[in-house]
Amino acid sequence: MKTLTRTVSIISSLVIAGGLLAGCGSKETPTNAAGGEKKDEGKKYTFRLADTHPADYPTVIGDKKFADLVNERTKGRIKIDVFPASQLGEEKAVLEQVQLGAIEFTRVSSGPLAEFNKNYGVFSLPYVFDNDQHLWKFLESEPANKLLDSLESSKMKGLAYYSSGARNFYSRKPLTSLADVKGQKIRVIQNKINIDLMSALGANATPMAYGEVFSSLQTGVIDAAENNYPSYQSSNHFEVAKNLILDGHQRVPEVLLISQAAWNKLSEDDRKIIKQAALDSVKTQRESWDKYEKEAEDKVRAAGVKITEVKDVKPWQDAVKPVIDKYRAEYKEVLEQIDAARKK
Ligand code: GTR
Repeated sequence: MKTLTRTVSIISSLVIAGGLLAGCGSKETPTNAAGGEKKDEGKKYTFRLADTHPADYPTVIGDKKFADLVNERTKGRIKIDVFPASQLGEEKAVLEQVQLGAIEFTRVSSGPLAEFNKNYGVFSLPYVFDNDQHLWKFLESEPANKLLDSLESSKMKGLAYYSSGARNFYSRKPLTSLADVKGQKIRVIQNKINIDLMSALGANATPMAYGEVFSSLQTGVIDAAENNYPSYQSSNHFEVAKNLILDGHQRVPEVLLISQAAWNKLSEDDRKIIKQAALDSVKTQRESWDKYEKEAEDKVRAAGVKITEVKDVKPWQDAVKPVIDKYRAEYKEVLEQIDAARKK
């Protein structure tokens, strides 16, 4: 049995390595048979876009809209196949593949992205946005657009932001107050700010891939996790962690991005089409988000989850202040820009 497992894993490593060498991610077909292809207009591409969420989830609805717009605007020349449900791997692994150019596109949370580009850490800082309106005022500003471009230093290029609501804690154990968070073993998206955040709350952070959270909650490897309503519901975490507290500690936007390697191959015109299609897909994603978020909340309530509203968020903000203090200097400029967006 062991030998068989090892053989299978050797074979799959060879397949992956072979794929990488062959540039497996994209199929590129020059259609200009005459050979005089100075322009890229004749090139056909088939790209892959990875998303961790299921096919009906708002981010995937956004991804598909983006792919459709690109397909339409290039008259079928650029095809983007969307792979939902972590079919191409968990977010961290996908980002590594994107850096290599083996996967061309992904929609990913700013949470894991922070491990690849520290600018994105600002979105993991607690309570920097008052509400979704404040977040979007910032996301639609020039500094946020520059953040997308700053991904170039990490071999990627950000195209657009998508909605992701607010993150709240949920647990197998009673969770109706700030004091209850203390001592709980809580899964976090892997990045150092999340680990500091849990320490500030007196909890134990367990970084873990999203796909492992359900079984870890079910078996008690962890007590708790945190996420927005749509993820809490679509991942079925609500079935095994039935105590939810609406503390709204973070607003961590989603990012639609392209591998720098793929971007470099594209003509200037194709780049424009791709960037614009990404921006144009935001409306669809945000509408889908608003609808899905309400439905997710209804389903979770109907399932009998014990939900605690947090009337006064101040004690929570005070508790996590050491995290802000620790990172204030590092994120000084962008924190000021976020503050400025509030007044717009
Ligand atoms: C969700 C996010 C996912 C993933 C997940 C997680 O809100 O949309 O991309 O990062 O959180 O907690 O891992």
